[in-house]
Amino acid sequence: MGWGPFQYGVQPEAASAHAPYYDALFITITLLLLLFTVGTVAAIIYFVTKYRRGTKVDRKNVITHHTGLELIWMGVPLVLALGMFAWSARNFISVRTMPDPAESTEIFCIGKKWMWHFQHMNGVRENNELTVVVGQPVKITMISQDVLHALYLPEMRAQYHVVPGRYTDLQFTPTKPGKYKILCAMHCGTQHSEMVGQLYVLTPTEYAEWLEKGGNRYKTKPTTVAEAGKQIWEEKQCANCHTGVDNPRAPSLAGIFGKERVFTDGTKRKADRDYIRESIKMPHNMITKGYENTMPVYGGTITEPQVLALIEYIKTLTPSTGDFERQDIVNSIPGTNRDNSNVDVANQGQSAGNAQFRSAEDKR
Ligand code: HEC
Ligand SMILES: [Cu+2]
Repeated sequence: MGWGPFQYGVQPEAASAHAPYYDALFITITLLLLLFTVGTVAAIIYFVTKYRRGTKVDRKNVITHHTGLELIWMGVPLVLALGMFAWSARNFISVRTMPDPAESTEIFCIGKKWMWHFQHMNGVRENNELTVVVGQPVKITMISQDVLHALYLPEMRAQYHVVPGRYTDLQFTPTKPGKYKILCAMHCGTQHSEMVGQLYVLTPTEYAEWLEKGGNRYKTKPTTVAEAGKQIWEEKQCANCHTGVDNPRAPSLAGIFGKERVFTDGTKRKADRDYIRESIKMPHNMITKGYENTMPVYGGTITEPQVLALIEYIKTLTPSTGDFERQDIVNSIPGTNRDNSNVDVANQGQSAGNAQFRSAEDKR
C-alpha cells in the first residue's frame, strides 16, 4: 500500500469498537484545522495584495476597534475549543474505562527490549503475537522489564505506556477478524523500530481451534524430524533474530553446519551437533564474532528431543528460509528496512550496553 507515511492510506483500518469514535473526532479536528488554516492564509494573501505599498486603495478611516468582531473571533474559537475538549474528554473516559472483568478477556503483557510477551489466563504464552476473539472485550495489564515502552495497536486505536515497576492497562474490543499490527510507540533503544508483532483477531470457532492446539498457530502434524524442528523454530521465534542472512540481531544459521565458527575471544570451533546444541542451551559460552551475548538462554526451557529436531532443521536452512512473516512486518514499517547484506558493525556496537543487562536477566 504505497510508501512511507502513505502506506496505511489516510488512517489504518478501523477494527475496534472504539475506532469509529476516535476517527470521527480525529477527522473533525483535522478538518477544523484545515478550515482555519485555509481561512487565515487566504485572508493574509488577500490583504497583503490589496494593501501592499503603492496600490491605490482607500487608507482613510482606519478601524481601531470593533467590539462585535472581537467578540466573534474570540467567542467562536472558544466555543469550538471547549467543544473539542468535551468531546475528547468523553472519548478518553470511555477508552480508559476498563471493561467488566466478568465480560472480558484479561491478558498480561510484558514489554522488554525488544519483544512483547503476552500471557493468557489459561497459561498460553505468546511472543510478539497476540490472539484474541472478535467481539470480546480485551483488557491488557502491562509492565515493562526494562525501559519505557508503549503498546500500540493502530487498527484498534489503542495505545498506552508500558512502565517499569508499575502496572498500566489498556482495553479494546476487536470488531473485525484479521491480522493487525503490534508496535512499540515509545522510543526505547536501538531496535525500537523492530519491537513489532502481529495481533490476530479470530472468530470464536478459529479461536477454539487455536486453543485446541494449545494456543499454537503453527502446529500441524510434522512428518519428519526436520519438520518438527521447524515448528519449534517457529514457536520459539528463533526467526525473530536469525534470518536467512547475517543481520545486526544475530548471525544467519543457513549453511553453518559443519563450518568453522569464529568467536569474539578469537577461538574457533567446528559447528557440529554438539556445538549447535550448546549454542542453543548455553549460548553465552561461545559468542560468535561480531555479536553480543544477546541470545536468550534456552537451557531449561527446551527438551533434548526439541534440540535434536532443531539441529535437523538448522541443517536444512538456506539463505531464503528461516525468514518468517515477522520480516515482512519489519520491512513494511518505514525506516526499518534492514539491508541484511550490509551489516553495520557500528550499529552492533550500540547494543553493548544492553548486552550486560540481557545477560543478567538471562541468568534468572
Ligand atoms: C534475541 C535474539 C535471538 C534469538 C531469539 C535466538 N538467537 Fe540464536 N543467536 C543470537 C545471537 C546474537 C547469536 C550470536 C551470539 C552467540 O553466539 O551467542 C546467536 C547464535 C546462535 C547460534 C550459534 C551461531 C553461530 O554463529 O555459530 C545458534 C546455533 C543459534 N543461535 C540458534 C538459535 C535457535 C535454535 C534459536 C531458537 C530456539 C535462537 N538461536 C534464538 C540471537 C538470538
Ligand atoms: Cu519499546
